[in-house]
Amino acid sequence: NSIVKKTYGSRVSSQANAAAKQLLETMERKKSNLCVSIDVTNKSDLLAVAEAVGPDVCLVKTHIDIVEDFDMDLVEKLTALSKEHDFMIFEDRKFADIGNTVSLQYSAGVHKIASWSHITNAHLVPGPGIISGLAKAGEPLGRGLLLLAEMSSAGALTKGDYTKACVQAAKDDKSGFVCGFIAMSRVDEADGPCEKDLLVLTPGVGLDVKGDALGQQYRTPDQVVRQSGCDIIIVGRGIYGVLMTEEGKADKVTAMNKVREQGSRYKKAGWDAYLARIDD
Ligand code: 5IU
Repeated sequence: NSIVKKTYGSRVSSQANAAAKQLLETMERKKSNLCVSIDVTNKSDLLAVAEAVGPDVCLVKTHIDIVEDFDMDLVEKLTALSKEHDFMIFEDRKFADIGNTVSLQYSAGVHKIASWSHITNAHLVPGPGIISGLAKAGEPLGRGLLLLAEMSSAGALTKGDYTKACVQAAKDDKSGFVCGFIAMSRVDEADGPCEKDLLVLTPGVGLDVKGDALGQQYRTPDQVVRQSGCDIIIVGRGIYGVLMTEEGKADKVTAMNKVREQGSRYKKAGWDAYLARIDD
């Protein structure tokens, strides 16, 4: 009965949220539960990575405020790639202010996130008004919101009652704008089956290293998807990390081939873990 035994495709019809529906359809169609996190600081690298791994991912995650030469042309090109390669876009903005402010941060400013990002996320620290504020801008556009129920970094305070409150807020959301969580585990089913079908997206995924120097902690796709029951793996440096090395900077062509290879490696690892999970 648990969500973890269901196929992604069979969960499409239980989605109240248009973005979540489209995401599950995309996952089933492309046989991919991989989200690439492209944390690079210039347009051309961001677009090159999106182009290279686009065919292997269901979702591209951005931190648009780190791009030094940001302009709306980047958004247009990324949107064109998302159509060409059939992936969706997730701006990892981690909103954390009162409803009125986040509504403006989401819809206005330089980045106009709501206009191009299918999915975004928020901390519940300010209380449920943050959901209403974001919904005001996002709902009319069919966008989806993930609540940050748990984080991957060492010492994170997102635990215990705080995590439970995030899960409760998602269950209580009548609008369907909240479509899931960022979490390390199947938080929605921590206390038994959940009536709502919510998504769990999980960062802190790597096959080769255990962490970084700044508190990040990595688990494997199998630990995340099969053992912990999460739905989507989010992989950043595990895929594009070669671009940060001296060799990668010197020879972009070889580096982009490596990026492509890592993309297909993580896609396979994520999907194999999912197949093992629904078969178990
Ligand atoms: N990210 C995390 N952990 C979290 C949350 C977000 O790593 O708990 I919430 C983001 C940060 C980065 C990406 O954009 O996911 C992970 O990148 P690496 O795979 O390069 O560590």
